[in-house]
Amino acid sequence: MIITKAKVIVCSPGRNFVTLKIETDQGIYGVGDATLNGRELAVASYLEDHVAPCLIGRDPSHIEDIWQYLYKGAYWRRGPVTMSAIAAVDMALWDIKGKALNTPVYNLLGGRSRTGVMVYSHANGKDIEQTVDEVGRHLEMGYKAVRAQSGIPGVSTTYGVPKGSGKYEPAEKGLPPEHAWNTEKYMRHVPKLFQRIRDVYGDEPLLLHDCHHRLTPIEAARVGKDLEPYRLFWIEDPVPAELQEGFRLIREHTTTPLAVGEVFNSIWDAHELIREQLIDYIRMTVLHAGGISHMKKVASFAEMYHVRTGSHGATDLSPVTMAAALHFDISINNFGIQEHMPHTSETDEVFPHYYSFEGGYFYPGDTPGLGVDIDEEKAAGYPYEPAYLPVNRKEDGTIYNW
Ligand code: GCO
Ligand code: MG
Repeated sequence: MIITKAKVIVCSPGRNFVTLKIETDQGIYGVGDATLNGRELAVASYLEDHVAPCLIGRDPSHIEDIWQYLYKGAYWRRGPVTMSAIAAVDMALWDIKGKALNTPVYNLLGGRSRTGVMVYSHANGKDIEQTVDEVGRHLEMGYKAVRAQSGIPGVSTTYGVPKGSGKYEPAEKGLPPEHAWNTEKYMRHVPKLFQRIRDVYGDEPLLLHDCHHRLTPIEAARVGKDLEPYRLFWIEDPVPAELQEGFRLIREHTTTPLAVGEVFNSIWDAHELIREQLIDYIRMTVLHAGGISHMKKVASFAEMYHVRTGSHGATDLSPVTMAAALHFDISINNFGIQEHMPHTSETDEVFPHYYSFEGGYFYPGDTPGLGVDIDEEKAAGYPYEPAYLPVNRKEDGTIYNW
């Protein structure tokens, strides 16, 4: 079998997605997700202009060799653009291999290690009471784990809070909107949110929270300590994580579990965090961290240090990533949890898929390959629209982490 075509499809069914479709001379094709929120066209060009021509004529069964060719062969290693592009190729090749061997991809990754993949959903509210209601709504839908975020009194807009009455979607059309931030107000507010949720729903639900890179290590240590009575499943991204050793300080002060990694691209972003057992969950994904092939290595390394996975799964990761993530999640032993944020119905129509949800768990399905596709005709009806994530400023105008 040889690769005859590698096509990049950019579409915007509710939000922007970049999809790679690799075709072969045997009629079998595979799909991969290459979406990098707010920087979509950079990955599209990387794939179209620099990767696709190198794929033509290669044997798609040589997944590891092609991965290394694209990683080592580019000379310029790592980074979100490169690693998302490599990931798209990797996902598509696993899809092709599964279809060629007539088996779901998880069977090629060692088989199922569990029956279903536990996911967490998002409860977002303008204030504590609205978030409390949202938590209840998700528990009624069967979710066993819910991430709770709420508006902060005195802060006009913040991460995780929907603008109007619709669902929360981080990227907005047009140029980047600007948000305001106040650490002190946030730190006073967040324990009250979780106290109220525990008062209403008791000890059973698994509760998570995303600090979204907004704290310094000592502030994160305080938040972790203040949240200890509410026994969170994790706090996520307490600090921006370029400085891996920054987590040592947080770790010394709190037993609240720590999760990080949605912006990481390779094991080299996380090796110290994992090796020194400074975190509990690694949130890298099959999309932004080099595909299933690299994530298998990350998970194996993490397994030796009691670190479990908790892959990013926001709306900017297409159903192709969700499908690939579920095959990965179900096959590894040190799986922790998978994030799930529902796509719009337009997105689901453009990307028909076989994965399904029941009782708090997702199931990848038994279709050969990844069990997901792209309807190119429908995709063509949703052309790319520039959209960006917000930029954050402190109240005095200083640029801050969003
Ligand atoms: C999460 C994330 C997202 C990101 C978004 C950026 O935990 O789901 O923090 O909401 O902000 O995916 O592209
Ligand atoms: Mg996050």
